[in-house]
Amino acid sequence: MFTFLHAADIHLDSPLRGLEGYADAPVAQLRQATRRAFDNLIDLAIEEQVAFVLLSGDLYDGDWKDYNTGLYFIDRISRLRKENIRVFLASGNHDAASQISKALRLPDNVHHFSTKQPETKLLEDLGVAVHGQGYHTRALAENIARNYPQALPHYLNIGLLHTSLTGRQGHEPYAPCSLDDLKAKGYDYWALGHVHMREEVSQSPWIVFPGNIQGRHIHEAGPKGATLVRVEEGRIAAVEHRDLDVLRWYLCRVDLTNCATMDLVLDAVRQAMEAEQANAEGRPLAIRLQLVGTSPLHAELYRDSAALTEEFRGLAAGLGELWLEKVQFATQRPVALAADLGEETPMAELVRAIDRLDFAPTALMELVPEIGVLQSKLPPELLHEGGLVSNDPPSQANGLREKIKEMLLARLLGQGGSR
Ligand SMILES: [Mn+2]
Repeated sequence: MFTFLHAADIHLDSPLRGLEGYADAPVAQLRQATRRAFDNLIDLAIEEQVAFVLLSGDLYDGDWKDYNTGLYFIDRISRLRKENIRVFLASGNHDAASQISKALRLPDNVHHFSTKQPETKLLEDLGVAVHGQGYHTRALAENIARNYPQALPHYLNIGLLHTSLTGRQGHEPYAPCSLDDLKAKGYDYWALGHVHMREEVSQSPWIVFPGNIQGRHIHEAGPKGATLVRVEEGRIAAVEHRDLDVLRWYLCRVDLTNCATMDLVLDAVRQAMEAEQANAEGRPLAIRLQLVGTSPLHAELYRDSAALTEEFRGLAAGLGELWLEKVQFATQRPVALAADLGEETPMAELVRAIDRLDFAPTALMELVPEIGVLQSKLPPELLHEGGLVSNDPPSQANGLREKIKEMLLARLLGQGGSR
């Protein structure tokens, strides 16, 4: 009986993007997060006395800024060396040979797979054959899996590969291959990397994306870690996820349908945040709050979104170790407006005109001198989202257009009652 650990997409020292605009972001914590999560991986390997660790690509986020990234890695790997734990490494698109200009000799418990052709390493003491190949270039378009050797008889066969398989949303189509390509090799376990969301693609044979070990932004939300595999009598006996992340991202959706007052809205948001905190088992959190539902307070929410956002930040700060990255106002109006206002009133006509508005956000900006009054009514965070002035993809522009319409309507219809 022995165990091994499978991790991927460590993205060590990954830079922080888009956090400059946040005065209250826990920058130091975020910057250190990939290293602290990797420390957890090393601790887990030693605690579990695993036989070896597999790292299936994108260990580095890109070329090292200086040698510190490499020195850090060597230091931690040498901890494993003292424990007789071996490490198998295959580079991915981010740390492809062509992307990394600096290099350091690695300790002798590490095997870094060739980027020219598949290689096989035999662990005779365990009866294990590990097959792998790394990327020589970033945009690897070939199906390299096809060239992997067939399973060796009388060994437990493991394949290391950084791949998007036949395609995974949000991931570049690198080293594409089909499930059948992998199954045809007759291996016991395919240790994949590249897709940052954990996925057990198959259990017979085992084909696993462990996901990355630390979320770096809201699109990498939820628990993150590595996969621990138990081998008994030459067969895979158990495969389980272990959390390693030191800071967790959550998309927190709060339905405000039943909140008739602002106090109830604040209560609902606080409760939702507390629930996420309980799930995170003491880890600091970075939360994006999304307010949804058909809300009787729809108009007020849009009108006061800037002040409310600060109110929510205050709630988060009060809970401790919880950072509110962004608040998305996405509630719906409770009634059809035009009907509510009557057919013939000037107000109804104006509402219908806004509803029919079909502008490109960039065109809106060109119109701004003429609609300066309207612009001054848009909350600052909307203008700062970059959506109005950047060339966002169309779907995002559509969302923004709807948001602006809602805001105009809210301004138009929100009667007095300032908070
Ligand atoms: Mn990758």
